[in-house]
Amino acid sequence: MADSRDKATDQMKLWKESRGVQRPDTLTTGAGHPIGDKLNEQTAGPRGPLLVQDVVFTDEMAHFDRERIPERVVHAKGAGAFGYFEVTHDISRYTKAKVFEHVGKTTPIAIRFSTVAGESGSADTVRDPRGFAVKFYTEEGNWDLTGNNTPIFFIRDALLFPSFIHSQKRNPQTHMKDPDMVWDFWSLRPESLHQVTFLFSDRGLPDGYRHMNGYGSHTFKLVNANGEGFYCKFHFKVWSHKEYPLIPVGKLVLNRNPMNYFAEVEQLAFDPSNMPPGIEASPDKMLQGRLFSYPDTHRHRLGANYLQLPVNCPFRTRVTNYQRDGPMCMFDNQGGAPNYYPNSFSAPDIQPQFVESKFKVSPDVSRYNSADEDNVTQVRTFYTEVLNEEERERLCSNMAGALKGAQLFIQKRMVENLKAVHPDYGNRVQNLLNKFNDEAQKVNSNCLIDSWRVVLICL
Ligand code: HDE
Repeated sequence: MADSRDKATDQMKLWKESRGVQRPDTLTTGAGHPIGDKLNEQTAGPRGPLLVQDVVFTDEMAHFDRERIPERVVHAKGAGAFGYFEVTHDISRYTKAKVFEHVGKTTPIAIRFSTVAGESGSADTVRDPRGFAVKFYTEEGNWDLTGNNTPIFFIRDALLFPSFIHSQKRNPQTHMKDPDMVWDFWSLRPESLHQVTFLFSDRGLPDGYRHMNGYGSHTFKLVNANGEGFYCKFHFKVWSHKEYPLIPVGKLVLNRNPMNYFAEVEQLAFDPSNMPPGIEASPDKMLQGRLFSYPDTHRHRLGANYLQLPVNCPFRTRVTNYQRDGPMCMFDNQGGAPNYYPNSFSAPDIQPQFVESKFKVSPDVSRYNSADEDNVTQVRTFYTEVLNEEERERLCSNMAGALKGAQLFIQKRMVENLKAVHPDYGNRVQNLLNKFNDEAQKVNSNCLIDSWRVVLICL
């Protein structure tokens, strides 16, 4: 039986074997002091009390009390891997980014795949979009392409994100997932129809992280050595695209598992604003919202110096700037170099060639409504042209199976939205809901009869 165990199950055994015949290391406190007894507290007499001088105990317990850091507010469940990116096609006429410098160039990468709504201990198999985040350790700083396995998203305005996520997570009073919350939000925001339809189709349950596409999702701006900008989208592993043929650029190779989950996956911090010269943000307001949110959450989750953690550190370059101090400052804090700019002491200085490309913005500043754009045409194409009959059937039955948990008025509103996509879509889901609702009513009235009987018996 032991022979059939996989490597992950045998991790402890393999670790022991890797040490060969070495004697065990000396056990120490966090401060490195050798420990003589790790099983018994230091007490006055066999029944206590415990002495405050027992630093073996306080060192162990105090560290344990602080072991947990906040989990990611979304995408808490995930897995990581390491490897490299290799350029296979030249795109230097579009971008001066060093990562695409020449064919054959390799750049080390870290990758994290994740689900979205569940907690860190939740199942890998749930119906949910999957995160697909790649960190390229380039010699001009890290580049993070923090994407998903779908090219579209539920909302078009970053201000809606906290509410959207709240609706997918647990009800704050009951601590249960709540279909009313989920479907109320989705049915009130029809711009989510496309992503919701994707989610309840077969694409909502990818066959593991190894068998799914990846999309940078947003439009980014590539800038070449002449300062010319080109709007661009990044797709992983996707082979056909009718309207805009894809330009292949390279391949991602994953060849190393994390050495330690907490150190290299839980602390791995992606940030769409990590963009080296040659890759810039487009005006996409979702992307703009994300540029703030990610580093902000990392400062909360991991601390102000999270970029000094080995897995996040831009180790292919040297960070030289005027930031100092803060909790968990891990290196020499930039020694004796001046901590203000400008200064007269040859400290780090700017290089004008790295100024971002210019662009004009002239529209009126306002809070523009993003809900009333065309929410249905692409979904209709997906429903009628991309899915075959069996897939449509599965989509409708998956959706009705989930929507049945919401109150009737929410079901009705959602079905109206589906009918706007295509009457067949809405009608099929409604018919399935009718069956579910009839059955639920029968069960409820049976329960009522049973409780009457119980009351009568008691009388
Ligand atoms: Fe995220 N998202 N997101 N997201 N997202 C986070 O950052 C956010 C969005 C994505 O493996 C958080 O480190 C806002 C789109 C992935 O560590 C947070 C908006 C896409 C991961 C955050 C979005 C993503 C995150 C939580 C609306 C696909 C996991 C923890 C504008 C293109 C990365 C963290 C990992 C994680 C904010 C929407 C992908 C809170 C405000 C669209 C793959 O910062």
